[in-house]
Amino acid sequence: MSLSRTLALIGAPTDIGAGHRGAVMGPEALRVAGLGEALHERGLEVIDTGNLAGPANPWLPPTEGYRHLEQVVEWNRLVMEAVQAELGKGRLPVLLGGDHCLALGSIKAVARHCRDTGKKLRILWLDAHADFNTSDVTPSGNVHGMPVACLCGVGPKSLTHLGGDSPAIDPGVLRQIGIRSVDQGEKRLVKEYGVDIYDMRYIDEIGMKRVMEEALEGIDDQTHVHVSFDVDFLDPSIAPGVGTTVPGGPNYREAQLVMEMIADTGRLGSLDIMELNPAYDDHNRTGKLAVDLVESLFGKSTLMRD
Ligand code: 6HN
Ligand code: MN
Ligand code: MN
Ligand code: MN
Repeated sequence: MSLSRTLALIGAPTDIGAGHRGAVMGPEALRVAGLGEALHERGLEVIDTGNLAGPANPWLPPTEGYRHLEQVVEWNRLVMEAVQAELGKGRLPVLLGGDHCLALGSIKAVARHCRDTGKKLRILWLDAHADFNTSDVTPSGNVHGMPVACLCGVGPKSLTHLGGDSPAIDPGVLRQIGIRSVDQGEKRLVKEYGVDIYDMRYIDEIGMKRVMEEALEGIDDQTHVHVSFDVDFLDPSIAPGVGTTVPGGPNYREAQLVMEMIADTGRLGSLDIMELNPAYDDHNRTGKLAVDLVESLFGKSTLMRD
C-alpha cells in the first residue's frame, strides 16, 4: 500500500443489529484507544469524518424474524453512502462500528466501487461467526448475524437490494477466517452458497500461516481487499470487550500474523472494525488491542521488511 493513502474514519455508533447493548460506544472507544494517532504515526493521512447519525435503538423483540429491520436498513444506507463518498474521493474508508450488520452497507459501497473501477474484490471476513443467517433460521432475529447472507442476495429485499444491486457479491470473493460458531440452519446455507470458511479446526490443523496463504491466493495488483474485522474473531481471553464471545479463537500472535500477511499484499482498500463493546471490556483493553492489530494491518512490523 502506498503510504500516501488518506484514510477516512467513519463512526457508526449503533447496536441496532446486536443482541447486547453497548456496541454503540465502539467508535468512541477506538478513538480513545488512539486509532487515529496510531495510523497517523504510520505515515498515513487520517481524516476523522465524525459519526453518522442514524435512528435510536428502540430495543424491541424481533418481528417476522428480524429485530429493528427498518432502523437497520436506515443505518446501512447511511454507512453505504458515507463509504461510497470516501471511496469516490480516493480515500480508504475505515468503518468504526457499531455492530456487524453495518458491514452490509460498507461492502455494498465497496462492491460498487470495484465494479466501477474494474477491480477484483476479495473480502476477508475475520469473525467467530459466519453471519449467514436468514429470518427463517436465525436463533435470535439479530441482523448482525445476517449481513453475509444479505450480501449474497439472501434476505429481505430492503437489505439485499440496498443501493439497487442484487446481489452485491459473488460468494466466491469471500474468505471467512476464525469461524467457530455457526448455527444449525446457517451451516446448510454456507454449504449451499459455497462460502470459503477457514474455521478454527482447520487453523489448528494446518496453522495460520498456511491458512492465510490460501485465503490470500489470487490477490493481484487489480484486487481491492476489504477486511471486515469483527473483534469477536479474537480469543475472548485477550478480547473480552464484545457482546458475543466464543472461546477458542486466534491468540495474539496468530491475529498479528493475519494482519501482517494482509498488509504484505499491499492491496488493502477498505476496512470495517466492528462489534467492539466497551460495556463488556476491561479498561478499553479490547479497544487498544484492536488498534494494535490495525496498526499491523497498515504495515507496522517489528523489523524492516521489503
Ligand atoms: N456477530 N449466530 C448468532 C446469531 O444470533 O445469529 C450470533 C451472531 C453474531 C454476529 O457477532 O457479528
Ligand atoms: Mn460478525
Ligand atoms: Mn462475530
Ligand atoms: Mn479501490
